[in-house]
Formats: sequence, C-alpha cells, structure tokens
Amino acid sequence: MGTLTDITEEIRLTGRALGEFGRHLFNPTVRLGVTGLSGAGKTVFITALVHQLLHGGRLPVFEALASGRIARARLEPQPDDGVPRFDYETHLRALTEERRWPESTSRISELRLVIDYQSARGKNRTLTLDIVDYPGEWLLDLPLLSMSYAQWSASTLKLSQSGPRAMLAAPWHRHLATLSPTAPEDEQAAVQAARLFTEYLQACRNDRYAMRMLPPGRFLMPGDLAGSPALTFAPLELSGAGHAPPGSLGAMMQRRYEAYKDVVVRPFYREHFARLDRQIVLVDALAAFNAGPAAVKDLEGALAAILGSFRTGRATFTSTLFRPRIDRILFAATKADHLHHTSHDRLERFLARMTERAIERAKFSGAAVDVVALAAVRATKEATAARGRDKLPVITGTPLAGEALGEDRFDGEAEVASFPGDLPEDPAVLFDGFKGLAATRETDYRFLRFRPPPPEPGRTGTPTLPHIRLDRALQFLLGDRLA
Ligand SMILES: Nc1nc2c(ncn2[C@@H]2O[C@H](COP(=O)(O)OP(=O)(O)OP(=O)(O)O)[C@@H](O)[C@H]2O)c(=O)[nH]1
Ligand SMILES: [Mg+2]
Repeated sequence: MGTLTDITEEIRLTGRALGEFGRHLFNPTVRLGVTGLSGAGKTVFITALVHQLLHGGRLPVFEALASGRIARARLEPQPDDGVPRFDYETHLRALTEERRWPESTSRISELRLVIDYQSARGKNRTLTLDIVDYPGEWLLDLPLLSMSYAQWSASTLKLSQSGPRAMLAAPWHRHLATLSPTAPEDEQAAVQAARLFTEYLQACRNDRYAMRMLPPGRFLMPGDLAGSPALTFAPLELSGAGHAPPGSLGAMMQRRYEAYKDVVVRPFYREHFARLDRQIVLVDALAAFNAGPAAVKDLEGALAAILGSFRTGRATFTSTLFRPRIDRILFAATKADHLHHTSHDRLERFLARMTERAIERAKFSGAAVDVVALAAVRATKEATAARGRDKLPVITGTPLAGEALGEDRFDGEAEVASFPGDLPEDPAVLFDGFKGLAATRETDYRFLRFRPPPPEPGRTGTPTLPHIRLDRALQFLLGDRLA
C-alpha cells in the first residue's frame, strides 16, 4: 500500500461504502462471499442454499426457519446491471432432474434473494442476501496485488523447483534457460514462455497431483482475454540481472504483469471482494487427500495466500463507513458426504489446523469465526458392511461414469458401497506420512466422485436435496441478521 493508485483505490472504495451504507440502513443487506478454489463446491453450495431457502427445506439448526419465523424467500433482480445473473434454474435442473453436477464456472455471476421474516420480537422485516459466484482460479490472483513482477517471478520459480512440480515444469524450465531478461523484447519468446508456463500450471492441476497454488488465474481460465498481451507473460530468472532496461524482454514481461493486475485483478477485487460483509470459505480437502501430502501442503499455501487478502473486523459504524469489512467467516470442509460421519470431527480439526493463522488473525480483529464439515448436497448414504467377522462402516452411492477403483470402472448407474478410509485422530498425519496418488497406486485414501442423489419428495411437493450441516452454516452466516 502507499502508491498513488492504492490511495485512489481506497478513496473509491470508501465512497462506495458510504453510498451502500446509506441504502443498507433502510434495506438491510448481506453481501455473502462464497469463496473457494476451483472445484471446492461454490456453485453447488449456492444452488443448494438458495433451493433450501426458497422451499423451506429441512434445516433444524437454522433457527429462524425451524421456528417458522421465515414467511417466505424469493428471488429478485440483482443490484449490479453489468453482471450476469447466477443461472440458478439451470444448475438446479442439472442437480435434481439430470442428476449431474453443474459445469465448472467460467465467469462471474450474481443472485439476489429476499427473505421476509418476523423478528424475534414479532416485527415484520426483510433481509436481502446478495450472493456472487465466480471461477475459483481467479481467487489466486488476489495475492498478486501486493507482489512486484520480480517478487512474483522469484516465488513462482522457487515453487516450481520443489516436489512433483519440478518434473512437471521441466519443459518450461528448459525454455526459460534460453531467455535473458536483458535481451531485446521479443513477442515470440513471450508467447512461447507463456504457453509452456500455462501447460505447466495445467499439468499441476491434474487430479493425480491436485496442486492448487497456480496463479495467475486467467492463465487457466482466460475467457475473453485469451491471447491478449495482458495474458502473454511468464516468470523470468531475474537474479543478478539487474534492472531490466527499457525495450528488453524483462521490461516487457514486467509491463504485462502490471497490465494483468490493472485489467483483471483490481476490478475483480474492487467490484466483488472489497464489498463483502460475510464469507464462507469452502475447501475441498478430499482431493488433496487423494493426491498426497504434497497436495495438502500446496493447498495450505494457497489458502494462506488468499486469506491474507481478506479485510476482517467487527463491523462498527465507522468501519462500515470507511472500509467495508468482513465480520463473520465460516471455514467449511466441503463434500463431507464422502466420509463416514465418524470422521467428520476429524475433517473439521484438519481444516482448523490448516487455516490456523487466518483464524487467529480474524479473531484478533474482532470477526467471528467457525469451522464446519458439510455437504451442500449429500450424494451418499451410510451403511455397514461385513468383512470377515468385522463390521466396517461404509458409504454407498452412485459413482460418476468413468470413475475407477482398482480394476473396477463405473458406468454412472450402478450403486456401490465403498470404504474410503478413516481420517486419523491427529491432523498432523494428514500433512505428512500418508500415501497418495502422486507417488503410488497403493493409496491410503480413495474418494470416488458420486452422482447427485435421487431427489427426495419434500413437504410441499418440491423435491428436496439432502445435505449435511448446511443448516449449521446458515445459522452461523445469517442467524444473527434474522434475530
Ligand atoms: N458429493 C458431493 N460432491 C460435491 C458437493 N459439492 C460439490 N461437489 C463436487 O465438486 C465438484 C465441483 O463443485 P462446484 O460447485 O462446481 O465447484 P466450484 O467451486 O463452483 O468450482 P469452479 O466453478 O471451477 O470454481 C462438483 O462437480 C461435484 O463433483 C457436495 O456437496 N457433495
Ligand atoms: Mg463454480
């Protein structure tokens, strides 16, 4: 912080906060950030949350609804005219009618839900909930805002030399060795470097390695900007090269890196992130358990980098006025339906351990924090299977077509019982000391992907989606605003 753009940025944010504060006095609004890396479960979570609220699903821990104080919830036109609407209807149809998961998200979208309720004192009130969905890759761009090109190059290179990444980065590293930052700028060299660097990022993302720390996000999800100069750069070996002179390859890369931040990252931060008042941070730990300890450490690093860019603190009159802040954060381990319930506490402890520092910081600034293991949509059931004389807790569900376990390949129709592995009592074991796909075929955990469940008939005739602890999440995120 401190440069002229940052100061102008602060003033701009403050100005808007003032305007929104005035409107919110008369029309209480919660802007909920559903945050998470790609594949964490944001789109599914939003769809399930909206569905449960619109149709009054089974949510015993969500007090306002369980006690009958919510009269009704309805969708209304969203506040931002320039942002596409979250396609709730299509996502819901995919889940309930076709029993398939929504597609991975490629652009930002927004939805507004208005809740008519009776306050605990019996007054009729409304609460407006604005929710934004976006591609998870973009999240990794936020830490770039506080990094120069030289810092980003150095840290990206260092990371690419460790663990399974070193092997995946080899073709890019070979090309990099032929480049000199002080050589004259060269478009073809930049194009080639950006292409090889992007291929390295894509290889890291493969299920087998499940790496998550992969900025810049648009390299993996370019949208309209594919091929533009702002996306045609890559790290360079700068150590000892001194300052890159004007007209050099180094200067060109640096300029484009800064353009990326201006064109892509700052607008996303300003238009979306800086306006949130509550956050749920979704984390898919199971993909990392499948891949191995290197993926767990990588996920931890990615989360630490992202959570560093949150502004937290209790919302007071002045803080809302001068700086929007997040006053509640829920860390949620998603897809808990892949584990037997006896492991849910352990999954929560693991996530708490993983986000330890962010939790400390948020609490210190006065924000309320909680950790939960949930499934927005519960795709499995629990059962016990006999193995010899032992009874083994298993989960049953329909694996997605193409999923495989050992020699078995699933067709997307057959239901199976599987034992994915119990999580250990001590979360430390999950950071080191277990076997994953990246290193061996004999892995300690194997979480299959299941199809969404067949819908259950609901009270009102609308089918309901089973879930795990979605009500606890709602109570924490909205309970006090519906009191
Ligand atoms: N069993 C189960 N699987 C889930 C659940 N939520 C998400 N998934 C799985 O996780 C995948 C990704 O979920 P999404 O909601 O699309 O993830 P996202 O965070 O929106 O990902 P991006 O759009 O790529 O950023 C889905 O296709 C499902 O396979 C859940 O509650 N239970
Ligand atoms: Mg999505």
